[in-house]
Amino acid sequence: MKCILGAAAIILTLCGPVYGEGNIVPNASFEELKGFDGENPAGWWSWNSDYNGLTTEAKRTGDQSVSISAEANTETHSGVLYRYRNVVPGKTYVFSCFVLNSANNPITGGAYGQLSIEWLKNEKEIERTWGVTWGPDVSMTDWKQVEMTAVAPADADACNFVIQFFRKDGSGGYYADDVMVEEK
Ligand SMILES: [Ca+2]
Repeated sequence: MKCILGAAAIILTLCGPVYGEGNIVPNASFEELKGFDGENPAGWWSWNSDYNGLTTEAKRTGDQSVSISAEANTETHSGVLYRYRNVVPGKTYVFSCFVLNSANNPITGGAYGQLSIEWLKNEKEIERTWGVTWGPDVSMTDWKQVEMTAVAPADADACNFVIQFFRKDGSGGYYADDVMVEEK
């Protein structure tokens, strides 16, 4: 027994902190559900869902990511979101994911992706923090990590972590994978 405990201690020491440790978002690599192209990732929601969903076309880890694009209309946008129901006002939320431009349908013109956090109270939005954007210059071959940080406003009791695409005067789409949200 002593020997086994010793071995476990050594493994823990060697491994140290790993990527994804402390992540408050479930299904962060979009691996569930398996084999449901175009569907919402398990535990996540989406809007304009004809233009986003699970895909095996690209992945940073595992077998899947989400693909996000939008219909041909300057006013439309689409995205996926995770609703977190344990927000603590005054705490800091660091929200990141990895994005990859679509080789089949690359981002053009004024189209862009963006992270944001919608702060809610009693299921209604009370404030929104807009974060990092990325456009046509984002790579089609190397996943890029994008990150935003925000402090939860007073009264917020939940929030949506949103990964979004704005079509504007452009077109295209991108993939997102490996979401990480830390609460500090
Ligand atoms: Ca994945």
